[in-house]
Amino acid sequence: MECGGHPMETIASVRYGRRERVSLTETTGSGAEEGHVRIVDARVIVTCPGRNFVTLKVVTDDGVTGVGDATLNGRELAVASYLTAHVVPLLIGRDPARIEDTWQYLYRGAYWRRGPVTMSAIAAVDTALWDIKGKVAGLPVYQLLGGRSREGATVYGHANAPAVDEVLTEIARYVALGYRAVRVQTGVPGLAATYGVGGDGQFYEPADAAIPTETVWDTDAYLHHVPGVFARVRAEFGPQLKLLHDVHHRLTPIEAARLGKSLEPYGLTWLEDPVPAELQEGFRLIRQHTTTPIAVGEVFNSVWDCHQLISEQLVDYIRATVVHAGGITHLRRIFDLAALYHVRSGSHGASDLSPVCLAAALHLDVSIPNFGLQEYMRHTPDTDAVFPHGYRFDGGYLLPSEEPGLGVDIDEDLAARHPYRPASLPVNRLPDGSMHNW
Ligand code: KDG
Ligand code: MG
Repeated sequence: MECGGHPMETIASVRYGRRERVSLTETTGSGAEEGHVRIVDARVIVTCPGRNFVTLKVVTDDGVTGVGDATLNGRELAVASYLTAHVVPLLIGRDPARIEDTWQYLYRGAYWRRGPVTMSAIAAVDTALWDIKGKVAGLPVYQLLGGRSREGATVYGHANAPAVDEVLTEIARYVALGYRAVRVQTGVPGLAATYGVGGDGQFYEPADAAIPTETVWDTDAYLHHVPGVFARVRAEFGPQLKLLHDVHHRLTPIEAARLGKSLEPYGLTWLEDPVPAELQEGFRLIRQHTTTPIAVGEVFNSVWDCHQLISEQLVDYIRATVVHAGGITHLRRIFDLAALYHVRSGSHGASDLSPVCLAAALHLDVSIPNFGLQEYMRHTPDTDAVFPHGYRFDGGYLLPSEEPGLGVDIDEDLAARHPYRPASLPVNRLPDGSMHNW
């Protein structure tokens, strides 16, 4: 049989760095053909340098390594166990160059598709294989994704404080550092605690106890308070600074519509997660009432969680992340769909995603045409030490590493000195004691 003038049975296959001829009839479908580089080891590393992270390190028989983040806050051991029991044995012997095929193999092959545990595990493999491909090619991953569309990723920082006066000071601190965008969260009078406010302001960590901390939520108090906060912030900082706010899934669509409308005078860049997003058509109601842009997606795992939100243009920013949405391969697919509908990226970048995830996100951020904003919460010095990386902050932008691959690694000896500690995300109740969304 002829194929493009060449006999089909002599289709050329590529060993990383050199071409080999492989008979089609000899292939196993796993990429484990004679002459190919193979994966010889895949290690699942759980470490807690201040908080828990799960990392997959893939090793080829040429000695090239790649890393992928598999951290799912509060459910870390579920992903670690999924990887160890169900994924690592399938990786040994596979061709690391076959990123798409490996993705499809793990996704279709699981039968039980999607879900945060499965998709975080697939993401870790996918990210590690992109890292390896970049190292083998001698190029930073963004070059493999089409090269730069911009010089750096505009980031937003978190200005959090119990009182409005303190939050103004926090915002000023970010502006002085060069930030162009700031997410603003304050305490709500009458509530002992609320989302995003607490700790020392610099390092965010909501998973603060082995058994979930319980907080109390009051929608009326919140809706009454928030517009006044943004009135003061705008008055103080003028029209240029991009302002964002995270509702953290706590409202109903009509309550979210009311909030969006009341915030219109303050020109927010986005209102995040106004409602829980399982019901995609619920966003229509918000859209009918307000022009405040909507961002959503940090708990999404696949394009199927957001295709309607995107194709009906019910949101403005899609905030899915490399680690929870199937890796670089699948997140790029989501961003490509979004680009068709004027929806921009706003990748989740909380500090419970490891520096490996942030490094991977930055390669996507600088390459895709429809980049919006990248969330940036600094990791603790202990975390930065465990994950040496080459990305850097410069005047309101994050710049990806120029090293081949992702430009991030894990120091396994140091990681071993920080053993896992059980930690859960909080839960939330209404004043009458019934469960609400945290
Ligand atoms: O683990 C949960 C956090 O990642 C989440 O609460 C952070 O909402 C968040 C954000 O926007 O960064
Ligand atoms: Mg959020």
